Amino acid sequence: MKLLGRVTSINVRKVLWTGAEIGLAFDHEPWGEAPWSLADPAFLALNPSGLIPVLVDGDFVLRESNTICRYLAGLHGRLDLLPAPGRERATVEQWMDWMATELNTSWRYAFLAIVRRSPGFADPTQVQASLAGWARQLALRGSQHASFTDAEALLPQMNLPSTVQTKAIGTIDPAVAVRTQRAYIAAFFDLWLRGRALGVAGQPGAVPADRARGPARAAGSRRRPGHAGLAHAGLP
Ligand SMILES: N[C@@H](CCC(=O)N[C@@H](CS)C(=O)NCC(=O)O)C(=O)O
Repeated sequence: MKLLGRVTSINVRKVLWTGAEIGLAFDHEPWGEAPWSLADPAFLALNPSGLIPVLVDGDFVLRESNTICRYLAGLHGRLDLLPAPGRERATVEQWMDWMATELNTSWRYAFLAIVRRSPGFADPTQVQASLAGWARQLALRGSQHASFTDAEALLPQMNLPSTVQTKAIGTIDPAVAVRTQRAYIAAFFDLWLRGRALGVAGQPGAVPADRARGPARAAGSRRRPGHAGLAHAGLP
């Protein structure tokens, strides 16, 4: 089974993650990375929209990362990844659809402007709107505008009236907010500087207790996500 797409693409990574969970060994080609141009007619013949990932399973060609993940889970009967039709399945699909539509749409402009510095993405108003949209999607339940600052560490030490604290940082437990921030920052550096597994950064909503409270776990150790923290709005 062939998977086409550079590993730096989030949409390729989710397919690689699904494959790793299932134990698949893809024949992987890093299209989108020189010299594998997505404008190459050979690639466009597989996906006329010129986007990665693309999965080639014999004579079957499939695009759209979420669809590919569901195809692989279904093919291998992995009900833990994609449950049978019903509420559990709908919940899985709800988060996949939310990520692909609401979440990704919110940050795309700012990411292309600030990280990729893509031409045509330099309008500061749109960057601001994109950043605000991203913050709205990932706001911690119960938090307010000063969440994700040092206020959550500082204010609880100042013996302020609870109304003052609530006005500044909302009703979220400050310790949970700080733990969550630490876990995500550690995961970010693990991923980009140490090249380690995605950790919490790849698990929307999941903050494994060990990562949330202590130092990064040993390189190479793998663990299924727990839900020990409230990482963003809407998750139990
Ligand atoms: N809805 C598609 C989106 C695919 C997509 O936008 N892929 C990006 C990479 S994350 C891409 O191919 N960008 C063009 C490029 O890298 O040149 C999916 O989920 O597969």
